[in-house]
Amino acid sequence: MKREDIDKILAQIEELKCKTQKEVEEARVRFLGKKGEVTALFDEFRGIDKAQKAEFGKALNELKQKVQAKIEDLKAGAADEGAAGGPKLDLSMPGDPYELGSRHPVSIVRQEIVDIFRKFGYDVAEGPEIEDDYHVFEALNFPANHPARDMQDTFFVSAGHLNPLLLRTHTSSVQVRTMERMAPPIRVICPGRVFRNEAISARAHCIFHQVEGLYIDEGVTFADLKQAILLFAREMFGPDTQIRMRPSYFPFTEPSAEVDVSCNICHGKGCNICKGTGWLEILGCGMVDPNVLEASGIDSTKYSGFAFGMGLERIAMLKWRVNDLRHYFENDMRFLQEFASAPEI
Ligand code: 2NL
Repeated sequence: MKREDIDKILAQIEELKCKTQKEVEEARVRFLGKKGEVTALFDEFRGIDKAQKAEFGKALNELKQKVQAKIEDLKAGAADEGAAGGPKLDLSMPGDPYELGSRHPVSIVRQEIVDIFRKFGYDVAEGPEIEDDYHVFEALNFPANHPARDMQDTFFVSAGHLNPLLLRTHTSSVQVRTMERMAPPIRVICPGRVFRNEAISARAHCIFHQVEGLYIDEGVTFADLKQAILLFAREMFGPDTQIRMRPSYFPFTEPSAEVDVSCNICHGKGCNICKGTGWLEILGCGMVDPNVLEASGIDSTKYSGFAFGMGLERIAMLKWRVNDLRHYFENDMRFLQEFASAPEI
C-alpha cells in the first residue's frame, strides 16, 4: 500500500461533480461499493504488516469519511431523476405568484346598492334561503290560490304540509322577519339569493339575486318613496338620471309602481338596450299593504311604509351590457376576468 493510492482518490473526490442522482449513485458504487476503490484499499489494508497498519489506518478512515461526506453533499445538490441536466433546486428563488381573482359582477352591483342605502341610514338584514310558506307568501298577502304558490313556480322542500318549506322566491321574507323582530322605525335592505322554478334561458334563470328595501315609520308617504328611489337612481346611475313611475301590481304593496331610469347609454335618443324608448326598467316598489303590516304585528293606523325590490343580474346586464343571463352562472374565466378592473359604462 502506498500513500499515493490514498492521495489519488482524495484528489478525484475533490474534483467530483454529479448532475443527477443517478450519477451520484454511480460515484458511490465506484468508491464505496463492494468492488469500489476505497473498499479495495481496506481489503489490501488487512494484509499489510503491523508497522504499516499504524501508518495507514488513520489515513484510510479519514479517506472513507471524506468520500462519504462528499457523496452526501452531491446527493443534496443533484437534480431528481428524470430532470437530467435541469437546474438545481434553489430555495432562495421567489415562489410562483398567486393569481388574484376578481369580484363577480353581481357582487359588485350588490355592494354598490348596499353602500348607497347604508349612506341613507338603512341596516342590512339577512335570512334563511330555505323558508316556510308563511314568511314567503302568507304574511305578504298572497291569496291562497296565487300562481306563485304553485309547484310550477316555486321549489318546494317539503310539500303537503300546512306550512311547507320552500326555497324563497324573493327576499321579502327577510323583511317580514325584521318586522316581527322589531318595532318601527324600520329601515332595512335585504340582499340575497332567490329561487324560481323557471326554464333557463338568456333572460331567465332558476337562481338569481335581489336587493329589497323596507322603510316603516309614522307618516311615510308615496312622496318619500319617490324621493328615496330618485336619490338612489342618481347615486347608482349618475347625477343627471331621471326616473319615471308606471302603475303596477304586487300582492304586498298598494299602490304599486314599476320604476324606469333614463337610458344613460343613448340619453333618450333610443338605442337597442332601451329598445328605442329612452327608458330602462330597474325596480318595483310600492306602499306596504296594511294587511302586511298587521300580519307582522305593526299597527297600520299608526305606521305606514314603502318597500322596493330589484334584480341584481338585470342591473348588472344594463351596466355592462351583458346579453345572456347564463354568463353569470357558468364560471367561464374569460367572462369573469372582464370584471378585474371593470370600466363603468
Ligand atoms: C321586483 C319588485 C318588490 C317589495 C318588493 C316588499 C316587502 C315587504 C312588504 C312589501 Cl316585507 N313589499 N317588497 C315591494 C314591491 C316590489 O319587488 O320587481 N323585484 C325584483
